[in-house]
Amino acid sequence: MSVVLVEQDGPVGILRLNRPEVLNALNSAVMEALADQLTRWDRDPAVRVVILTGNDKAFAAGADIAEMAERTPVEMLQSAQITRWEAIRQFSKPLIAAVSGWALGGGMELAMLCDLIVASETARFGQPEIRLGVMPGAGGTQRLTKIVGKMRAMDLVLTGRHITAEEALQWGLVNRVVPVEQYWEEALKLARSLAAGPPLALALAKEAVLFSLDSTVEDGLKFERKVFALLFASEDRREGMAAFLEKRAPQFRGR
Ligand code: DAK
Repeated sequence: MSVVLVEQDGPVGILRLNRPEVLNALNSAVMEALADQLTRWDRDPAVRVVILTGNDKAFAAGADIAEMAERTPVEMLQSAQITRWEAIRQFSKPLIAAVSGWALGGGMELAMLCDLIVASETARFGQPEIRLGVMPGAGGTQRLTKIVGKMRAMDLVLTGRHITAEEALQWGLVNRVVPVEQYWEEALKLARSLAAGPPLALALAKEAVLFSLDSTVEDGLKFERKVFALLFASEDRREGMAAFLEKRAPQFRGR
């Protein structure tokens, strides 16, 4: 059985972590499968949005501790894992995490690499690496701090405590929290609505928001102005504006 199940629902690509016996711990095989499939889908115009999910009990309880336990520092530094995380970060289309149960350590970092997070009420988030004698290594000190601010990041990173979906919602760490029976449908509904959107504008809007995390407001505004103007070259912007004026639904084609 594959460690990541790959499905497609029309324009929505679905990646389902599938190591339930270890709460979807992220080993090399999982990260390789995720990075490979996202790289493939990035080039495939038929896929417009991707949902990354696990099962009701676990999104992912972190990196696979059994695999990590014997690693040397040099192996950690040179490991192909880094490029796999980078490949996921480079994915240009909207990426939604549908999270239920555990999202810890690398699992939480993976969810934070996504653009939107739909959580079930049973979701639990945390950066418990400190309890293993280490610290977050895939964005938990950087991306988390940008999302929730210094004090809240310190709280999670230094104590290793878990927070509930409700707390995560209050912190702005997730977008929606719904009962466990509904989180999948909710994520799918969100994915389908984004998939009906203009693909080029979605990709550039994603890039511009992410750009803001690493740039000054001045540089970000310059970037925004340019990509905004660039979109005026697209057929989809003609279609979007014409459809509005003609009072009909637009048909976006990604051109
Ligand atoms: N790795 C391996 N196995 C795990 C696992 C993990 N992270 N989490 C759970 N499991 C396994 C358990 O060992 C157990 O296996 P068996 O004993 O049945 O063989 C099975 O899953 C069920 O787990 P529990 O029996 O522990 O279940 P409980 O409900 O009692 O507890 C729990 C659930 C999530 C609270 C507990 O399993 C837990 O604390 N798990 C570990 C969470 C953790 O510490 N995660 C952080 C790992 S460090 C990087 C990339 C990524 C990272 C770093 C660098 N680079 C690219 C440089 C990430 C690092 C991490 O995530």
